[in-house]
Amino acid sequence: MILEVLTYPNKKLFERSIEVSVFDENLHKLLDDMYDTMIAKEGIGLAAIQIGVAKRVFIVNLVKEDGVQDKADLIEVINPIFSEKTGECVYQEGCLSVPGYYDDVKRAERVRLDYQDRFGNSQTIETDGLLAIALQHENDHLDGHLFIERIGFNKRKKFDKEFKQGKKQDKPENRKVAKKER
Ligand code: QAP
Ligand code: CO
Repeated sequence: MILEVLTYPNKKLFERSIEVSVFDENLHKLLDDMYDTMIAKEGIGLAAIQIGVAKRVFIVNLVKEDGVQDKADLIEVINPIFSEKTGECVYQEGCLSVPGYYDDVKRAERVRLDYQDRFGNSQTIETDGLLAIALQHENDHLDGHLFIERIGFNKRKKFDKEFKQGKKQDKPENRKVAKKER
């Protein structure tokens, strides 16, 4: 089932999500709905809070080099904890909850993440590159953080300005095309 994705400045996005203790069919339905929603909105990662559910759950499904987003590569992450973060890298990030805005974010280059899968089994990923960035971006959602909080002060001002202008554009009296036709 495809669900709505909450967007900035929805207050729910700033909530801390709660640990999962029951690994039942409701959790599996949540994960399946998150997958359907992420694919429908053309994302590569989604946290439960983005569909309004404050549980420590996220999914990541990167696109392969040949451009195919293969479900075989889907990673379902529950109750994650980073046990190691090393190095530094900068990548231009985006987020389904901040549509149309992309900016550079500095993060760890290499990570080790301990988490549980949908059955409650303990898992560990050690990775770098785009997957390491995606895991850190999604984990931030569980603590109520968006990538726009991790950009520099001047870039944040640029974002606030673009966001305000986008809102203005949404008001019918400020829409350029619609105005002429009335
Ligand atoms: C998080 O981001 C991420 O603005 C996932 O109009 C970010 O799926 C992982 C998206 C950076 C790795 C690196 C954004 C779709 C999707 C938009 C996304 C938009 C449509 C973002
Ligand atoms: Co995001």
